[in-house]
Amino acid sequence: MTRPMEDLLDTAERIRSMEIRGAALIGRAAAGALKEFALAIEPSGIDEFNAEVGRAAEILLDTRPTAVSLSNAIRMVMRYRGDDLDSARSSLANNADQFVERSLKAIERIGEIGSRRIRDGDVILTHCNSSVALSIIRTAHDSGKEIKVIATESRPRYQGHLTIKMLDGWGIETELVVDSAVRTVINEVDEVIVGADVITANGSLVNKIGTAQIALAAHESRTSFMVAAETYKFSPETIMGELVPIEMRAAEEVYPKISELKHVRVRNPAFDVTPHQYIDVICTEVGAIPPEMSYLIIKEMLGWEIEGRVR
Ligand code: RUB
Repeated sequence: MTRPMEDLLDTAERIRSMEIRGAALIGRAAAGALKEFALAIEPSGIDEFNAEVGRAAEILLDTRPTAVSLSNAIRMVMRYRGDDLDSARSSLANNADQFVERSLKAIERIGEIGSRRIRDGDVILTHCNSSVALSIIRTAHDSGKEIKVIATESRPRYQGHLTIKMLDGWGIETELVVDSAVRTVINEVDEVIVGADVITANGSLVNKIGTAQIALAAHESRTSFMVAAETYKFSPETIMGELVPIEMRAAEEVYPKISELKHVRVRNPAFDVTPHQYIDVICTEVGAIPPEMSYLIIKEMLGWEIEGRVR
């Protein structure tokens, strides 16, 4: 027997607990979960179908507040059409498949575009674990360029450990540093490459906590700062004046025994904002653009009308 709501809640929980993490994967997982849900439910008619998938979309949207890939993915999937159950179901499933395909192709294309900016012998610093930033690094390596990567640990969740294992598997020379060593090593770095959770209308970047400090160090030392972001990481909401919500996570992620202390609290923001002035280039699947062009990407690629938005 299929249990569509249980399965959907299970995916939502895996996103919330970060078993499924990284903005691109979160978007694809949500699109896939919505598709599976739509194919498995047995509503009495089209109105009930619309209401049930609408509820499912809201549950997924509530998992992690920052990554716009989640709301963009869900909005693309929810643009299904159909007057009857069968056509609505297949339209929704098609949209989900298209999102997943578009995401995977975009990551590959960004790898090709971004890797052209890497020279033989370059030292690259990356933060957290971004599948898109790593696509650039891997493509540069695969094309025969000798590169070295410096990877930060990315406290408190140590996504840097995922990054170094991946780089090791691809045979790329890598050095792991603690987050606070960035200023010490930055003069050896040719370019910083990071991923994105959100690009705002003015070209600023929201990414893993610590990214803004790295950008500051890169700016001061005249080191190039590159962002790898598919166009569905750009936020239409920010054109409408909305601020990007920064996810606050549990204190225990930073200090597990916090409950033993009476006068201390932990602040654990998962992301920070890097001003566009510190970004040299954003590599998207439609080209390497200056951050100032972000407004155009949102307008051309995503449509920024408020109507029809999930939220
Ligand atoms: C992950 C993170 C990544 C971006 C981009 O944060 O900040 O840099 O999501 O990743 P978390 P990708 O671990 O909290 O999800 O390029 O894979 O989309």
